[in-house]
Amino acid sequence: MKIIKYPNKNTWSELLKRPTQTVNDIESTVNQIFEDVQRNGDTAINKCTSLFDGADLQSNLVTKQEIEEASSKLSSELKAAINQAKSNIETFHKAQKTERVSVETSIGITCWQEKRAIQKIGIYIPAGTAPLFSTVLMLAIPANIAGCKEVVLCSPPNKDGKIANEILYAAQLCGVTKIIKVGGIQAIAGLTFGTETIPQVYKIFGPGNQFVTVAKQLATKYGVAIDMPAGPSELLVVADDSANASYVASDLLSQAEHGTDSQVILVSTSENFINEVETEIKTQIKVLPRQNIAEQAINNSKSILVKTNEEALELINDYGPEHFIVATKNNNFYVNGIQNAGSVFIGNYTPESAGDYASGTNHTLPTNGFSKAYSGVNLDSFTKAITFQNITKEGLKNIGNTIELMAEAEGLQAHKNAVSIRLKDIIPAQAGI
Ligand code: HSO
Ligand code: ZN
Repeated sequence: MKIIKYPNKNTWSELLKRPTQTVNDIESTVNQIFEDVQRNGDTAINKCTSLFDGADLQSNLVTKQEIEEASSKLSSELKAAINQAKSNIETFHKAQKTERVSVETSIGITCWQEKRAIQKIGIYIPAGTAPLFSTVLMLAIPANIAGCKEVVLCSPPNKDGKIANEILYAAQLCGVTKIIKVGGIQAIAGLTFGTETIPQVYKIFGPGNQFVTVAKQLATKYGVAIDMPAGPSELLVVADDSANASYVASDLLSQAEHGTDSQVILVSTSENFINEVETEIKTQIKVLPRQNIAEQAINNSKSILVKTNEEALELINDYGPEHFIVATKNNNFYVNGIQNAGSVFIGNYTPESAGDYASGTNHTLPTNGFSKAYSGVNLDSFTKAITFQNITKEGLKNIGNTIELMAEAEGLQAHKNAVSIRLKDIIPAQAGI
């Protein structure tokens, strides 16, 4: 990692820049595939699957038999692990349920708000260099708790026309209603328009490569919601001499192994600690199966030495990391002061991997500085809030005149009339009868 000592505040934004992503040339491909899928449905989908995934499928629907086979191939240890993770994720997301909020804003005027599930959602699970089936749990479990009726999972098939056993097992375990072998832009286009086999959905969740990310953004132009614009994984650790350098190195490497474009940053007030972590990274990286990937990510990453905790916090809030690990003498200072982060991990025994898999929090989080305005996926991501109101005669008497005056001032006579016509019946004398 590059070590940067006591950087001047006016260099921070350059220092904390994420690797730029090239989007322009991708857009025309995405547009073309969307048009093709909109016009030709499954024919276009199958053509893309053959072209991009090298699979010629009879049907792209996963059958019950395939799911049973997948389940029989997983070890009982892995199934037990998945079950424990599922239980924790369920517990945390169930706790996020909110009661109906109801108030009488003035006498006779009752307003309330209730959450309702988004009825049809799509979950995209990439295949990539490793099929990350944990994301199935992170999306399908809260979808089920929220009460989504249709949960459609799309994932690209390999050349043999198969989806990883772990993905199929997790999907059926967590209540996915339909699994379709389709990936990339064509999957997002299918979920946007609907085809003979792919149901049209109202919201699309899940990570993906740049093509999938641009496709999800295009889906929004057709009225489909998305969870968030996802980018490469990120981790920022703030740590001092009270932390364990080998633990911190292991955390940095855990995110670095995701992809060559992953970003990991260490911020510390101790130069000695930074040097210790650097040494540890060099030792630990040697034995990683994904050493090549991690190495490239580490080469683009930084250790930043700062003077004070206050300065560190300001820099971290400027950056807005996806994941934020705090391992210092004064964790509360950071925990209370953090404004921009997707998910925070506190203390020496809280590795980021815990949140990736099994502690209960969601691992679908805002990257690329989006934590300044976006939340990670949570129960509310699968619901929308509907407001209700019920006004009595007395209530309308209370606010009727206010509405009339405001409508008149806006020049909207029909709005005013909708009140006046009722007030005439409620207060006949005032209406001059
Ligand atoms: N850290 C990833 C999620 C993940 N990690 C899945 C392992 N599997 C999100 O940035
Ligand atoms: Zn991870």
